[in-house]
Amino acid sequence: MKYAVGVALAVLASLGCAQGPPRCSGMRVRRNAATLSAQEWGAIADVLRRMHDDGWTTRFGASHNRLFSRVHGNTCFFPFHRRYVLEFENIARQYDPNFVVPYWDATESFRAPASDPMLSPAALGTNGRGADNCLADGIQGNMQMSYPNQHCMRRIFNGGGGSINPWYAPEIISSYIQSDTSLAKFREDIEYSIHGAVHLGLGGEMNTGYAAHDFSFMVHHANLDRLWWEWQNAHGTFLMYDGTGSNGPASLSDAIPEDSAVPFGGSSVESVMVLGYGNVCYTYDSGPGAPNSYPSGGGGSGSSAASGSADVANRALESEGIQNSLSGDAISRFFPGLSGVSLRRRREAARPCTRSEPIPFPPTLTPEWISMHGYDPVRVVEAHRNACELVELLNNSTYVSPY
Ligand SMILES: *[C@@H]1O[C@H](CO)[C@@H](O)[C@H](O)[C@H]1NC(C)=O
Ligand SMILES: CC(=O)N[C@H]1CO[C@H](CO)[C@@H](O)[C@@H]1O
Ligand SMILES: [Cu+2]
Repeated sequence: MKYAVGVALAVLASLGCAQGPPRCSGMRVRRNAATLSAQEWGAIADVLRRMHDDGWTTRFGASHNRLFSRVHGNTCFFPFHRRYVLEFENIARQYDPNFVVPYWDATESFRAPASDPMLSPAALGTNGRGADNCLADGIQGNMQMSYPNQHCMRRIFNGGGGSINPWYAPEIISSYIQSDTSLAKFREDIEYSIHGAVHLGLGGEMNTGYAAHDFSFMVHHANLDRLWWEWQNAHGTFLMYDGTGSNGPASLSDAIPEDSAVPFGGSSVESVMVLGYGNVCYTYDSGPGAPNSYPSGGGGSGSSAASGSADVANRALESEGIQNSLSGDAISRFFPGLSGVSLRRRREAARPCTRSEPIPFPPTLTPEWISMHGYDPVRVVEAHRNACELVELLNNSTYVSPY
């Protein structure tokens, strides 16, 4: 019986007739973490302490560690982490009904990540201290972990050395959003770039399978989730779920892998594809809101280039520069969303355009990180080479990055 219902739903979904989950009646808005006040960080710290005392830090860290190989290195990366951060938010809201996970746009400080205001004592805290690299300040300062053994919450910038390599420039992420026409490709580009760079840059707890101990994990993954949402909107591919899932060929009816320490109640991948529907009752302050009706289609392969709706509008400043500096061939390869688009400058995007330094090359993933995730090293190297080619192209041109 259950099987028959499942098949019927799958058939409906494949015909594009599914109504989808109902629209949320209440919607929360995830904000850019850089806009939070000291008081708001204080409220988050309070929730994290109380959740920690109740064992939630351990449950989130342990479940992420146990599910590790199923939810990284395949397309399930996005839906799993969307569901996982949502579950964290839902539980935190039992402690404080106003709690919403903010997102950390880690491209904002890509040139000098260690001086990002997020890594200050007022927010996520600075580098770890002492022989054990214990996090000693910030909202989780001096927290003691019990999984997989007793230790302090650790942070080790770059894995040692006290500084953090430059991260990925906003232009590179824009290029992924515009040029990737399959979710499988977008997943590779994001997971092998900014995802890994931030984990490895912070190091310590963040360089382990139980990285979710560190609240940096939640704000970082909320940001990756926001980028997925921008990508979904830019291409109209709300329901695209291609490539390999956690358990063979990716299918919207796949169950999201879960662990008894943090149960998801059997959520399907399909149930988390669209913000503002079903249980996914949040949007981002930067990006497109929830669509007015549940999108149909967009699940097929080979969608056309980005309409540019989301990202081009948000990043008008860089876009104008790129349009004027690169050849048509380079634009159609790296920034297809800009082809033939006339840009409207966002009023509040008036950043001073004074940078003259070239964009730094992005860091590579460590061999340990690659093998820990079971990534195909050839794909990782290819993705990095592509990003470097774009950086070189921009550096060689008359383009001046506003970031
Ligand atoms: C950038 O310029 C250098 C030196 O002229 C050249 O060797 C390289 O191929 C250029 N790179 C790209 C991506 O155009
Ligand atoms: C990272 C990188 O490619 N840097 C180069 C960018 O272009 C300037 C000017 O051509 C070079 O001096 C940098 O080395
Ligand atoms: Cu993860």
